[in-house]
Amino acid sequence: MKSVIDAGLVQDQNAKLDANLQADYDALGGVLSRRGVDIDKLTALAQTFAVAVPSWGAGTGGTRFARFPGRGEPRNVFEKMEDCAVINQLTRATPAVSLHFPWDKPSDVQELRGSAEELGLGFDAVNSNTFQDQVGQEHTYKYGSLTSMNAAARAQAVAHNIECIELGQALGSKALTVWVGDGANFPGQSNLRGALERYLDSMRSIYAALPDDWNIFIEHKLFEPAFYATTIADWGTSFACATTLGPKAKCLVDLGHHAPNTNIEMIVARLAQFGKLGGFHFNDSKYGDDDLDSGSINPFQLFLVFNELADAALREGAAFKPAYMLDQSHNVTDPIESLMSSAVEVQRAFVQSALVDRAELASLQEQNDVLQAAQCLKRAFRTDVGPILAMARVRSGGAADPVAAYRASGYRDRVASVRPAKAGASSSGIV
Ligand code: PSV
Ligand code: MN
Repeated sequence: MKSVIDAGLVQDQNAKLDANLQADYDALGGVLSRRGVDIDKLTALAQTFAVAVPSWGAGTGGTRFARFPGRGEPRNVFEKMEDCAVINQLTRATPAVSLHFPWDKPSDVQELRGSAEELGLGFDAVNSNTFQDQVGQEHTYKYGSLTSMNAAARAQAVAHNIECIELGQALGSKALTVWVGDGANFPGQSNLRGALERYLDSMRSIYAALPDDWNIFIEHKLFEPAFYATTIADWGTSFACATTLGPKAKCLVDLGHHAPNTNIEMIVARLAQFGKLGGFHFNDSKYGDDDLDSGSINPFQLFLVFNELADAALREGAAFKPAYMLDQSHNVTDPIESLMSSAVEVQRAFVQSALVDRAELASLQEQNDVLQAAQCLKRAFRTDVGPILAMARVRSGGAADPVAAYRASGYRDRVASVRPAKAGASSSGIV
């Protein structure tokens, strides 16, 4: 496996932190052993955690007002993969990349697969894009894609999704995520039921093209760009469509795609209960689909989501394997630093959720001991599992402090010198 960052530099950085990390780890080990928890088992569990990185997160994003480009932004999918390899090399928690087509469409798919293998990366779900018109595209998506009134536009959107499946197959991916911005900006603009009927018709054609071992993930979102009525606005619609389409269709929960204060962990519990939880786009938000770094605003919510996932894993066993992916837009930070920190934050929630004493919680619930049940969760959430995460990274060959090692490596300066700034869009999400 090719190391993009000098492996010796990572070792030197780790050596500087070694004594303090060992002391913190031993101290935490003592605290946990009094709770009957073996810290090394938890560290081994942390080492199994993986969340995929969105290729489009490697560039600087933007808002509808402006985009302020960053230095050394990747100019193509190969450079995005290189940045993703840095993230995985230092965190050891992001071994797969989620691609977005046509942004990431390579001229030679096998070359891309080969380069990913060389970097030790695989591919998670591929994403289709019918929320933008592409240069030279015959039919516009201005008034919808999979739901368009224009049969030719619908057919074009279906064909694009099928092409995404083919590209994904050649790359070793196993799922297609479909998010459409289709909907209406005015009451009366669209027949609400008719639009969903057309959506289902289109999705049936895409579903029919899925290989046997593939899934299709339906991603819902409350609003934007359709500000009056979005066709797939909520998990109920997503669930109904996934159920109608068949067993390979599942729901994808993007944490930013709900109204403020929505109880997302309950949505997770419901989808898991009915076998339709396909995966996640992790990010954080304050107001809407802000695409902020995971865990930066509401880490307790992230923990509660993982608490439901831990419960579901116990009930469902090994078959329960939702896809974990990040979906963020970085406007004011170095995307590599944001993605590394976010992967660590999601991993943190995973480890904290493993600390919940489930037998104790069940017994407190049975006794209606509300206060202690809440405290049981809080105890796990409040535990600083930082030393476990750092030790897991070191034991897996990563960096004790990924951001510090990244900064010490001078990677951003190096790529800035060989990747001249590109004007305009960056294929990086909201632009
Ligand atoms: C839509 O807001 C979304 O969450 C979908 O996952 C898109 O594929 C992604 O963002 C990038 O725009
Ligand atoms: Mn998303």
